Amino acid sequence: MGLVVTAVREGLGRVIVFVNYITRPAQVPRSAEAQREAEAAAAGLSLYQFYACPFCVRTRRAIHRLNIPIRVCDAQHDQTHRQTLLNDGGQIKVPCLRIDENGETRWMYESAAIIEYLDQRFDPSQQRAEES
Ligand SMILES: N[C@@H](CCC(=O)N[C@@H](CS)C(=O)NCC(=O)O)C(=O)O
Repeated sequence: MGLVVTAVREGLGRVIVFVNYITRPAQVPRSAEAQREAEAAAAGLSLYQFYACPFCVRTRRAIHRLNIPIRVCDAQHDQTHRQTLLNDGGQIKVPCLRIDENGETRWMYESAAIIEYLDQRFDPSQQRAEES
């Protein structure tokens, strides 16, 4: 029974991955210099995730839209990433954003919180709204 549930969940996850792929949002445009800055700012970010998890698909979709290169760590099949997530993050729950900055590491769980954090840092329309 457990195997059937896992197979249905994985199958549905792959359908979501496919639908996401064919409906991906446009990427935010930036000047070459602004893109370099965004890429440098994203250098300390890693997303611990499962490929077919819908919450991870949603988070990867936001990362694609924001046009930033965030390292993706497979916490489902890669035992090193899985153990790091468990030991340092605190639990096996994905997506989880690892933020390595200023000599410190923070772990952010919950797709909605991660997307809000990334939007605030990397969505030019939100940055403009904060400036005005
Ligand atoms: N509310 C969470 C839900 C995340 C969630 O349920 N993730 C599942 C995978 S889809 C998980 O990590 N399950 C733990 C496991 O399968 O070991 C979010 O939006 O990030």
